[in-house]
Amino acid sequence: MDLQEIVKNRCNKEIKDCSNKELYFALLEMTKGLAKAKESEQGKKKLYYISAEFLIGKLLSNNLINLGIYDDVKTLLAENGKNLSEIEEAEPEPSLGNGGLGRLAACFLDSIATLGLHGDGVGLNYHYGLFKQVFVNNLQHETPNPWMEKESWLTKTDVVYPISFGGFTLNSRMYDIDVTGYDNRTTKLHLFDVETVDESIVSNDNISFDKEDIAKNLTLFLYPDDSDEKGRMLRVYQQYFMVSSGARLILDEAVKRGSNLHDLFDYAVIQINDTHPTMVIPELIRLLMERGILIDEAIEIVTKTCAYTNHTILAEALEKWPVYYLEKAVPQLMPIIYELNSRVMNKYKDKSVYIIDDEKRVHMAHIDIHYGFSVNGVAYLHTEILKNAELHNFYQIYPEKFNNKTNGITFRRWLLHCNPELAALIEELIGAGFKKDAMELEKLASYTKDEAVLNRLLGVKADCKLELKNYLKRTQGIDIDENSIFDIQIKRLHEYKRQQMNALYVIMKYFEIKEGKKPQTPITVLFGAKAAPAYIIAKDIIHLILCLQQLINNDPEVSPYLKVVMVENYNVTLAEKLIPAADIHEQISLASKEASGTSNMKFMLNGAVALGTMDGANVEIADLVGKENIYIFGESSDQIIEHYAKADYVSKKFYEEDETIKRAVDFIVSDELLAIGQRENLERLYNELLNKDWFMTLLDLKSYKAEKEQALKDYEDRKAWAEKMLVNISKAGFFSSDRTIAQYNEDIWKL
Ligand code: F58
Repeated sequence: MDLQEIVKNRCNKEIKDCSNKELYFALLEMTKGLAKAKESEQGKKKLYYISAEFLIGKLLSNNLINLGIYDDVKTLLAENGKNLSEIEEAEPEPSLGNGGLGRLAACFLDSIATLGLHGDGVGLNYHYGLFKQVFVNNLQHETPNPWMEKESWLTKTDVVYPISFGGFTLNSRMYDIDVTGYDNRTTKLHLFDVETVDESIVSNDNISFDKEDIAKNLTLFLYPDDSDEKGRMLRVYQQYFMVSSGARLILDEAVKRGSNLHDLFDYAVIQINDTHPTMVIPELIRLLMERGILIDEAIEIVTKTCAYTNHTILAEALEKWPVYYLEKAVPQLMPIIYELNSRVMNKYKDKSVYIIDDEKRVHMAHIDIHYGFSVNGVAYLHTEILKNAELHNFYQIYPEKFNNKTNGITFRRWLLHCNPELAALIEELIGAGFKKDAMELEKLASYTKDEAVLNRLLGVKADCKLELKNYLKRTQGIDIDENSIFDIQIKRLHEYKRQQMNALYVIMKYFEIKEGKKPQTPITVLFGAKAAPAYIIAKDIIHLILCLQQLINNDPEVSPYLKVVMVENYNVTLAEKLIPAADIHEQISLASKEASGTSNMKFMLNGAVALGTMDGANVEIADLVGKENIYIFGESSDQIIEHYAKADYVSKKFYEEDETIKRAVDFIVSDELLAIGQRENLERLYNELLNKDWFMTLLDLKSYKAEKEQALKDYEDRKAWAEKMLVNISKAGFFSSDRTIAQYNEDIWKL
């Protein structure tokens, strides 16, 4: 297909006379056509990756790279006076995810396509996405995040299913997005949508709407506010709509490929991404029974078809729906759920493994574990904790079901696309093989003493920092110093991830600078994070960071040495700019709480050095790069688990015993900050830290400060630092999602 021709047909103009938006739509049309041509039916057995989120990011450049035409298109545009990066900015980012779990699903689709595996994604088409974050008076405010335009990556299909709820039925239509693999075929992301959705029930400036009008609101938002019962019910309606649509598609396709349904497990495997799609298990059983299969066999078939991935060890994050919610929304599932529970009760005395508890709540993860054939964690440590602590009682029953699949990231997006300059340097040094076999990055190890290479690596980093500076200036009006150290923490805002610890460090540094102790190189501490709308303390932490930003950046004594920046509406697009520019990345979760983390992998691949605890995949990173190439601090997961067991952590003790900690915490409610911020929010956060501090911020604060100072000091030896950067890049190959997906296929899917 020829871009010039498409442009001519669409706009009756030459490329050079088109606007960026016109060119974006022309490229969209061209790319969609090329992706379609790469589809093909393959194999008997097919994977369905069902997930409430797919955080796919912008698709244009990624698709051009994967289709192998990026350079040609870029050149053609340049010859006509056009800039591909500027055209990319005309593309809206699909807002179909929340955090790591959703981005993982997107990386997995890329790898499934790249490895040429037979598999599709299944999810929902949220019109307003998660939400768009805007800062007003240093507070997070949530507004709708519309992303669909008259033309988009979505293709409307003819597939429509009637989905019945207690008392009403809605039509579900399937929309497809082609996901291109690198130099290979494409797979599909199927997104279901309700035909009666009504965007007009939401105004532009907040995310409140009538939560009971399911026909109109079902697919407006991802994770609608669950602080009241109506919101929680809406989530149940969404989940059932997704899995019932998915289950019908799976059965229809299996039959088309030759299944008689008694052998469904030979034709389909379903990966359940966290518990949001769990109802696919009872729903499939129900649909098989509707098609004449008896319950014993239906349960057996489904158990052999479904596999579950756990992404959290926070007990409060494991979904439990009250029986009466399900009775109301999906009454047809309850007889099956009761039956599944009674089979468990007949077999096991231990109540902790029951599906329905004494408070009449349905434990969704328990359905997955009993009635799926595989349970996996997402990093070595995480899986060990599941087996030995959180899910120990299940592990004793089903040791053979438990397995680990350490997360991974796609190097197409997180290196080739987001950091072409680094990718070009690597290619020059070790050839292009790493693009298909990430382990080839190990070849870089032979350059760790090569001064010329180290200098070039520093040069690439400097360019990325300058690019970020210009981008933030242009898009958010933020000024940063490209010669400062970029210390970056980007992830969902959650107490266990401890953004508040980073903020307390900033306060300590502020004091030091005020007292005349200036850092040798200025420091820019960057944050990016959205807080769930109903998560009060998380929003208070954002408030603290924004108040610090205002105070510090406007203080002429301090700002030449220290700056704080919280980017607004952190998303995939911003991550792609921030990650290549990082010098230090913060992975400072309370040990045992972060299942894996995936930004840690993206940062290392882009030559940043981690400051972190021995948690999640940091453990595996530390193991690979060695302790001289990572900064580790804080208590171990075993120690933390013991603190919880003994309930012996008292944050006030740390506050009272250490003057610098006390001073930093007190500053949250100082006159200086209260003059900028809201008393209610700052006092609440202060009291939380002093009296609860569930995630033990103060426990590790001192060792965090010490380790960070060490990292900042080491940064001054530029050559030694560049060596750390190179070692990190050379060891990143293990974290390619191609490896992760190959392991899923080998151990679980067997496609
Ligand atoms: C994340 N979970 C984990 N959940 O926190 C992270 O360690 C891991 O690397 C990643 O999954 C991929 O395995 C995550 O993103 C959510 O966003 C939940 C969605 C439902 C509401 C509560 C948060």
